[in-house]
Amino acid sequence: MFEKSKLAFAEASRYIPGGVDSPVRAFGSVGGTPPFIERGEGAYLFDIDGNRYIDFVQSWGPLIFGHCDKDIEEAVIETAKKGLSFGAPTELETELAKEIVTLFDSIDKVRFVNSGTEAVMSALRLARGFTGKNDIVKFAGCYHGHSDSLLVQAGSGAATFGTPSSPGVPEDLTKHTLLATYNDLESVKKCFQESGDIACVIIEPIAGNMGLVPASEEFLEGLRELCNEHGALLIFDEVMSGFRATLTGAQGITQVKPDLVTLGKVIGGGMPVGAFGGRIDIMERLSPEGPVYQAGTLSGNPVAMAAGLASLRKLKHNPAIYVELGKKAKRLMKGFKAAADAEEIPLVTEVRGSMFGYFFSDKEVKNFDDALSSDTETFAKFHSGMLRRGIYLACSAFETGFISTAMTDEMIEEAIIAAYETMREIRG
Ligand code: KE4
Repeated sequence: MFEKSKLAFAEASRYIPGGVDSPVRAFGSVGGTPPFIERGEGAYLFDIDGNRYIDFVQSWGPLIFGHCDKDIEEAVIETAKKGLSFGAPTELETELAKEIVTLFDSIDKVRFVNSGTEAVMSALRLARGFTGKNDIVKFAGCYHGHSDSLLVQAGSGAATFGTPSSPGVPEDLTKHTLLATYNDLESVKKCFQESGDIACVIIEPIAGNMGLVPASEEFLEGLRELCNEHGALLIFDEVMSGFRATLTGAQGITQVKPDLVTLGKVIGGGMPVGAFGGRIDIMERLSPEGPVYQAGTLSGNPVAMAAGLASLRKLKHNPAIYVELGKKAKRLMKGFKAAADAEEIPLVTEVRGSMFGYFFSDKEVKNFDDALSSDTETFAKFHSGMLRRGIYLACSAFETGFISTAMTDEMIEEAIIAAYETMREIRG
């Protein structure tokens, strides 16, 4: 089934570390060979061995309209014909900025960059520059890209100060990053007790990088109050949840208003785009208006802006899309749950808009420790059984799945049938 991909993977591994340009793609936590993709079409992926899959990953979120969406494709081609990049302002950037500012009442101004990592890295620098403080608080299990300050893990013992989670990250940097527990306000209060120098608290308000784990409303309210009390900024990292949970991400669900927001994925329509924005008094501190430096050669490049505009305009003009995506996500998770119950395999599921997640666990997952205690071995068996049946799911228990508008009810049904067969195979 994967003969050509096996050869391609060996060849790629000779020239690219691990054979991939992003670690999760190497299938390290589920085993087997990652299919090398030939092309996408609507809801489908086709690999170089000619296998067809229903794609529930959609490049980790950007492709809410599936592959080769005509409107996005046309926008990219027509814009590319006029030049790929100028390193000079274009009206396309203003148009996309206007769409975002109009949609999010927490965003008065926005700056485009080329990835979610860049968006978060820049937002942290802006928060530190605006408050004049140095420490940041993040949550175990939340992923905000690979900038040094955020590659931290729990410190030794009860210490809240982080230690590097990767070689190459100096302790001098991570000592400014405090780690708290998701959905646990006491752990955040502790950070504020330990440091009087906290510039911001950054959170995925709907966490998608420890599996799908939403923050409770009272937890977000508590964060807002603590930040107000201590003069820290609240940053919502909606790189994944933005335009995926609802048209305005978690902010379409929670009443809590952040000071800064980071975005990515869907706003690029499949092209490399990240963005950060927020209160005007904060954004005005950003170069060249203000002193906080940030820059990028291809930031706001016209082709990526055109793809993002095409994507966002389709969403804005059809808000009912989220009702349909949500229904399909709920149906899929109900089907996975029924398939697991039929074989007495413990499974908990979660849905937020077009995002879905599941853990092989018999208890609710509220934070990263809960997620880590789930059965990742059974997850791996489920993943490979579904892949063999033409269902392409996220290749880690600590990721999130997505529904695209290209998916039909029949495809959801096909995935549920595959789940019954795979659960039976696991049990058998
Ligand atoms: P990028 O630099 O990968 O564009 O974005 C980083 C990032 C920031 N914030 C959140 C909430 C994110 O989910 C991400 C990236 N998400 C992962 C998927 N879990 C990207 C996939 C990968 O690393 O290959």
